[in-house]
Amino acid sequence: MTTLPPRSRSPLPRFPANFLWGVSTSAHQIEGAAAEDGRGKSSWDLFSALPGKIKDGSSASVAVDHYHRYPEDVALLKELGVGGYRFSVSWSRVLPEGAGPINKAGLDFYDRLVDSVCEAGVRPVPTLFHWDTPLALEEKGGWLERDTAHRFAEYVEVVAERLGDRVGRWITLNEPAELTMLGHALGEHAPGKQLLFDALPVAHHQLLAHGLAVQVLRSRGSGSLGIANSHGPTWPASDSEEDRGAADFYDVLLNRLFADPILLGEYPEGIAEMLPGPVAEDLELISQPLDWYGMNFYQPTRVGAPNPAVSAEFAGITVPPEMPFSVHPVEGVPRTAFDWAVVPEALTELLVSFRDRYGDRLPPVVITENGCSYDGLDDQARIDYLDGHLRALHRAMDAGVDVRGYFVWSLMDNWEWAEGYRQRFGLVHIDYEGGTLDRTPKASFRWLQEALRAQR
Ligand code: IFM
Repeated sequence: MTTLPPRSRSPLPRFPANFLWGVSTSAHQIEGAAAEDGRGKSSWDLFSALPGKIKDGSSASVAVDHYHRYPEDVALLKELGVGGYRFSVSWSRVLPEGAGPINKAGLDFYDRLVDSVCEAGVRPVPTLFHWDTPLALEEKGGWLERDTAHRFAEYVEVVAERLGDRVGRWITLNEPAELTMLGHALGEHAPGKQLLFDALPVAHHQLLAHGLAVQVLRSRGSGSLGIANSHGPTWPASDSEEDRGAADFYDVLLNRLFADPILLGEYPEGIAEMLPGPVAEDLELISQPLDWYGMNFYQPTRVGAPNPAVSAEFAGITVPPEMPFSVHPVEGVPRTAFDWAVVPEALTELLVSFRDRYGDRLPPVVITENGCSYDGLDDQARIDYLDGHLRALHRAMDAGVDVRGYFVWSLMDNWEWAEGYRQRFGLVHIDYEGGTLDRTPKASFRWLQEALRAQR
């Protein structure tokens, strides 16, 4: 369905001249140098040291050593020909205690990185928080505490003060949905809490942190602002009322819980009552206009009513029986090495459904992540995935959705959280086996390089 034989494939359709092509990474997944130059620990340093939490028993203490090898990685960006590089800043590298004294050496690293990205003719697009909560704040309750949102705003001020002269686009948060669900409801990610629906304050406090960060950045006149939210269509497992109800519920958890407050200034029905603090007041901050709305898309989800007979595994994650839904496999489609369903049309559907749902409240969209995990240097399957999704994206644009950019996850193989080094999402291969961490562009890197050349 999605893949054409490579030789018979036509060139990609033309994207607008000012379309921003980019690649994404995140600090914890690539930097390494975990104990160097005064970096403080994060929630993930603690979590990955706990037995059994990471499938290959690894940690990201070295990762792909980007902290030292960033000049090579920036050279790869240049060679690839992208216009933007999305990376994240590690909060505890900048503020080792999450608040208080600044670690000059940590901030200097991002200063050098931004300089080097700019010198390569690429726009730096920093994400200010990509899941790596400073351990010192985690120990005080982390995102369950409202205070963490205020500490985040102070940290944003520090980063913007140092990098703001060269950074034109900022992303406040990456995927608050996953930190809420995987980290605090199900316990599969750091900090490993299994609070089920008591995790909801984590969603609200992250959204508040987003709003406070927008306020800080706007007050400094800091360019163009967005967020990277993960979204995907949720499909009912059948036409039954129960399955449709469960799919709607899942849609609230994955999509509306994080998009409605930002785009409409309200929570889906029944949620606000479950949240702490002055929610109505907070929503005014949370819904300040954005310049663009970032969406990370990987796959659709098929959802049914709770059903113990259905495989309750979803992307390596077990759905507990207390949840009012079950996750069903999407059948008859190719799958990635992570066993994720490859369904490019779901990206068209997602974008069109957001435009229909939010109308004029939806700013221009940027796809801030899209990609797949496959092994090997000759990664034709990744080429097929990217080709299919770019065509699907173009179809959404033809249908009138205003999309301004597309970032591949990821520039290079990296530490895939609870999977450790087992899932390779990179356009560039990293030599883990030989221990050299050498970078080798894969076939998909060459394909994208060519595709971008053809767009110029
Ligand atoms: O690696 C992650 C990234 O950190 C956040 N979005 C999904 C990617 C693939 O799982």
